[in-house]
Amino acid sequence: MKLTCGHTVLDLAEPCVMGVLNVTPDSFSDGGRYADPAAAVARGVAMAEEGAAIIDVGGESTRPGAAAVSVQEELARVIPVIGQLAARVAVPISVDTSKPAVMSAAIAAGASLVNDVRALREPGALDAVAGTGAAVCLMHMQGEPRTMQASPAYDDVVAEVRRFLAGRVEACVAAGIARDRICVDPGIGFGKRPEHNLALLAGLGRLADPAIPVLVGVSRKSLVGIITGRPAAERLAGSVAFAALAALRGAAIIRAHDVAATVDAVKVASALRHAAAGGD
Ligand code: 7PM
Repeated sequence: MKLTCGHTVLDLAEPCVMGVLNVTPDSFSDGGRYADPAAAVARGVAMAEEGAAIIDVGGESTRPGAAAVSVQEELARVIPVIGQLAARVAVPISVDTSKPAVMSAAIAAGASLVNDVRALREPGALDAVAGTGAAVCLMHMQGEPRTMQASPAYDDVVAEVRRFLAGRVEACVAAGIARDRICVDPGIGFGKRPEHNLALLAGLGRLADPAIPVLVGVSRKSLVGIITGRPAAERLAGSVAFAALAALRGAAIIRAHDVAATVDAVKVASALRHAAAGGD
């Protein structure tokens, strides 16, 4: 399996790690630490050295109830970091945004993957990506960040998420985005109760066509907190355990804050997955 990001072909025969680089003053677990562009760039370089295959730069918090961020503010946060990081790391840089203007500016600054929790549903988003060579990550979300955790409900969460993602893949292909530039994501925590999140992780192999890479982001999320009883700052072990299990179930990309630990966990999972497939 492969994902083509700009001129870089990511080989996903082994799962890889996408490092989370928040450049928001209100991120729940990195609160303001990377508001300074130089510090954010240094952390991005460190993530690449720790083995991240993608660096995901985000300037708009999607936390339930978080304040909306203006286009100008989001551009001011992410574009300097993407520009400087692109000059310093060889790995693809991703931009975590739903705004077409931010997508376009980020791609011009050197980003080669658009990670959109709204799956390119904003007007103009498909056109901002099509024709640029950038890859996309299409994420499922029920509702909107401000209200999505109020009353999530599904009849069959795996089937509903699979149907939504397949529809967004076809919308991208119809807009001119090549299939080898598309990955999908069940959106852990985005309009889901713990049992929905667990059903999606258990059913990972049924979420998409086998040729499409699946990305999973569970790092430090409340799902880990609910299971372990721990606050965000103490969710490393639980997050790493989920990363390994998602990789064992076929996730191609794991989105994580703690890159070094997650890279090791994913290598262990991949070794076991290959041994099981070999039938030993
Ligand atoms: C506050 C609450 C801040 C939640 C940040 C978050 C995902 C993502 C995020 C994901 C993809 C976080 C989330 N989560 N993009 N962006 N998949 N593709 O925990 O699961 O980082 S933001």
